[in-house]
Amino acid sequence: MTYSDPAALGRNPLLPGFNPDPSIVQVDGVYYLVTSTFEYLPGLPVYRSTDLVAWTQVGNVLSRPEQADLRGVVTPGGVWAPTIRHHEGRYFVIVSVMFSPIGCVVFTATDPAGPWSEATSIPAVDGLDPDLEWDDDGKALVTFARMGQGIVQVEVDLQTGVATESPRRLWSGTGGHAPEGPHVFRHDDHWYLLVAEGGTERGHAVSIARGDSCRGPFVGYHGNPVLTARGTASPVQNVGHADLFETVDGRSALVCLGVRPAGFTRSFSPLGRETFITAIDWRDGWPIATLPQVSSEEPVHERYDFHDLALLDDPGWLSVRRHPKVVGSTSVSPGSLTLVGDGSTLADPLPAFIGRRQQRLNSRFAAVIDCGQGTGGIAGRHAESHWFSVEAHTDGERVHLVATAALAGFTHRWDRTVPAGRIELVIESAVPATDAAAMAALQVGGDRIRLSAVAGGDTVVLAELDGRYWSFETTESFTGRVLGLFATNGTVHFSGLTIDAH
Ligand code: 6LW
Repeated sequence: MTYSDPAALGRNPLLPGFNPDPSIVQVDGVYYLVTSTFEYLPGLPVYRSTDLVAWTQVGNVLSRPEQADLRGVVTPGGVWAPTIRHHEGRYFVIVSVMFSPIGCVVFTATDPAGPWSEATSIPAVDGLDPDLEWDDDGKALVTFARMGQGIVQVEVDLQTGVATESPRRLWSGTGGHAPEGPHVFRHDDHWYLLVAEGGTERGHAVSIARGDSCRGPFVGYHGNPVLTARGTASPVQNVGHADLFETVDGRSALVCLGVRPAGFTRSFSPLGRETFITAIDWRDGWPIATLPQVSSEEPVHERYDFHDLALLDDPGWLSVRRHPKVVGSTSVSPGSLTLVGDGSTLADPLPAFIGRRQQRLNSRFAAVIDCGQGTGGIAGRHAESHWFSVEAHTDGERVHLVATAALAGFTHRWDRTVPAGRIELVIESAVPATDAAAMAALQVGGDRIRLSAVAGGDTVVLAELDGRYWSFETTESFTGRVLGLFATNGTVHFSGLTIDAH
């Protein structure tokens, strides 16, 4: 069966904002999807849906510090592409923690919302993007990408993490750069090996091979790739790193990553790699995908009043290499969230920063700050090398506002001083229009980022930035944009965080 209307599958982006490398499983009519988190914790968000349209983040696989210590992991290492699967009543998530001694690990749970187990390490998997599948005898096969060697497979005892054979090379795709993101699955009478190739940039593509056994050999489809946006005017680019699944009504669909570039030449993607969904059409036993289309997005209006530390149990909060509840001695007193700075800034590996994925291209993120006892503010972070912020500190009578733009070793600051009083810090971003008039005006670059403060009822604009420097293409961080609160020194209180976006 095929979908006559791919849009009926779900809205796109399916999961907006920093949500790359999606993997999905459907069990008894419920879909669970996980994505990559790199240096952020909690790691590996788990999203749930019963209709593929409405999604809720029900937890994170890495929700406890003991499960993975990321403190020594450099950007863009960390928790790369996971696979989620279900076998004999249990859910499994397998992932490689890259550029870390942790390596490939597998976690299990009876409920995908958690708790997830401690990690079982699989040392034989010395590569990235591990996939998990079971043969007819119940033997587990881990299929992964080994840099420079294409797609490799090994049988593993998942109880112990020990390989029961030497890794075997399976396929290298059609010759594109960086074959990766493999998934092995069965459909009708065949086994399939789905891979990404061409690199996670504009050349990205999805290719397929087929065989009679889950161990191969696999023979590539003559019509590969089965999905790519390269060379097209599609508003969704870099389409790739996909996972194929069966819907409740027995049809096939695919989730994949993609970016939404902004600007005159559509070159810069502010939110990073997002998750998209698209239809699969089986032709002669080969799965052919349709390029995902972008849907109109629901506006977002969120307000956080910080009445309870349990607020941070909301799985959508993120911190860098540490969990949000321990970063900056995080505490909540009625109506405000407190962070304590230790001198670290956003350029450091362990900033006192807690944030959320920016989910809309047009967004306003604002918080009221009490900087009477410290220095802090709000920021957009892609990596240690790429971030922007607006912060405040006071000498008692005046408040000193500082906007900072940091990119690849360059840092620029803008200062203003305002009378002490209520200070709301604001980060706004908007993509330039793409209608004919805007195109005629040749507005080049990325989204427009405005750093400002509302002080005593007046808006003070500190800086307006061209977001091309804080986009997936320039930061090389693999993440997306995370907007959040931070403290650099002393004790800083935040209240009334609001996110308005469309
Ligand atoms: C991931 C690889 C990829 O492991 O980028 O786009 C890497 N695909 O498969 C990091 O997300």
